[in-house]
Amino acid sequence: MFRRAVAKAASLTPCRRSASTRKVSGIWTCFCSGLTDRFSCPGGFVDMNDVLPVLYRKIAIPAAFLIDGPAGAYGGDIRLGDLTGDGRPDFLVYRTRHGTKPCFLGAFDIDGQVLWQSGAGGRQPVRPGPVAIHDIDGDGETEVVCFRQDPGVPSPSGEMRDVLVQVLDGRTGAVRNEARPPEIAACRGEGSDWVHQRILVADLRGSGAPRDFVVKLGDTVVAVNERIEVLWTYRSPWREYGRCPAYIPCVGDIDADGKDEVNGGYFLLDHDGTPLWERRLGDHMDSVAIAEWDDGRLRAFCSGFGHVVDHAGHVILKLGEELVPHGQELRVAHFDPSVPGPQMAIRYRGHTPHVLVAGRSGEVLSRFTLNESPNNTGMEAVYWHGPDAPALLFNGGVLWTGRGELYAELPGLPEPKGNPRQGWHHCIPARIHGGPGEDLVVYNPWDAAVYIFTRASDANAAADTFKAGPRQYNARLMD
Ligand SMILES: [Ca+2]
Ligand SMILES: [Ca+2]
Ligand SMILES: [Ca+2]
Repeated sequence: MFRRAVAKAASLTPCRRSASTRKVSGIWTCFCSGLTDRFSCPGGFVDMNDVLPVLYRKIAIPAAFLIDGPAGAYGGDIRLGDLTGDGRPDFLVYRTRHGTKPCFLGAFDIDGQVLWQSGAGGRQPVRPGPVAIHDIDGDGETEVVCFRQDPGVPSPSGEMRDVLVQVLDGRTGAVRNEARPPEIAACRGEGSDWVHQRILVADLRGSGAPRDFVVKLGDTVVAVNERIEVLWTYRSPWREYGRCPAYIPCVGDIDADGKDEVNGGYFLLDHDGTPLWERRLGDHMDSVAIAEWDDGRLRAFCSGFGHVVDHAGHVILKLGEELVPHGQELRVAHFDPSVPGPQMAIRYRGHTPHVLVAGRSGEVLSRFTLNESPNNTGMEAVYWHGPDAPALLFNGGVLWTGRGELYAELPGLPEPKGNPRQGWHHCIPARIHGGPGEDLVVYNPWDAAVYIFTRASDANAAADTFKAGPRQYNARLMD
């Protein structure tokens, strides 16, 4: 049935009725009454055939980087960045021991050529893990910042005694610096709250560029600088499943002093680790964001019961438990062209395809059901038509409009395979072509290829110089 719906979307014709358009937030937007041609027409009228997705490139992960698994040979989790500094995107595939501790990294370029590899073996990371690609010391050369399992040190999976923090040369994989900070070695945990160990690149010291990172390890947030020196730690008092802070915090300069804060859903930490507020806002605080909301002011978004909170802890907006019983994923963007942005899209009933889009006064603009995808996570806002046009929603290899209309299925993606916990199409939006819109880097960690999708009209355009931003080096991937 889903395939039939996609065929209908692919046959859409462009809207050319000028009477049905008006300018919203500085862009022309199309509002035809017909269900199938209400898609936004940024910058005037476009032929839908030009803006539907095409497969730009399928990049086979180098065979030397694959390992056999129950669903066939696979690579593992993927990161995107310009490792070589030539303005072209490169990729890093990695696997782990104990589910979370990286032990193998393999770098390859957009042509699928091997750049370097480090370590060996490993298995599928339980969740996207502690590996980031970024110029962490600001010298213009890209590094890989990662944890690394030390096989010489015995340690159970829920402890960190065997974990080194490493900074690797992006071009060669050579270790530039490594350390075993005692604050990290002392962390321990278990279950869902433990396995989401994500390195979030941040500017905590006002360096003018992000040269620090934070990582949440169970109940502890650890802040580290470019020299792998711990800046501070924060320990939250909440540990119970469904009643604990977000598994993956987020960073952003919410008070506009040039230094990033950390939003954990039940706390907002100043750049020096001091809590600006701590409050158990609502159950199932699975997803957080720091983004512009009312009159361009930055707010903390906390998915549990649908909260928007300011830097001092004042609740700007609460959708409530009835509307958002289990706020699994939350993304903030201008989704709905019929009203000024931004809005929040919330996967509001846990691991299900049910999504609502709410506006700035808390009004529910639309509710819809996304395509089923294993695990029902991995929803992402995509600026497919450019940063100033209404965003689309990616979910499981399908693009949706912010009003819940099917936009297109990404062509040429294989069916999901592997353990359903990780075996689905992950998405990193990134500008790779010359057009204004974001392209889509898509991968299944249980498969052996990376896919890049672009708009049909951009497929033959010259590639733009690729420069990773926070949507790439801090890619959300899932909540
Ligand atoms: Ca490159
Ligand atoms: Ca560097
Ligand atoms: Ca700040």
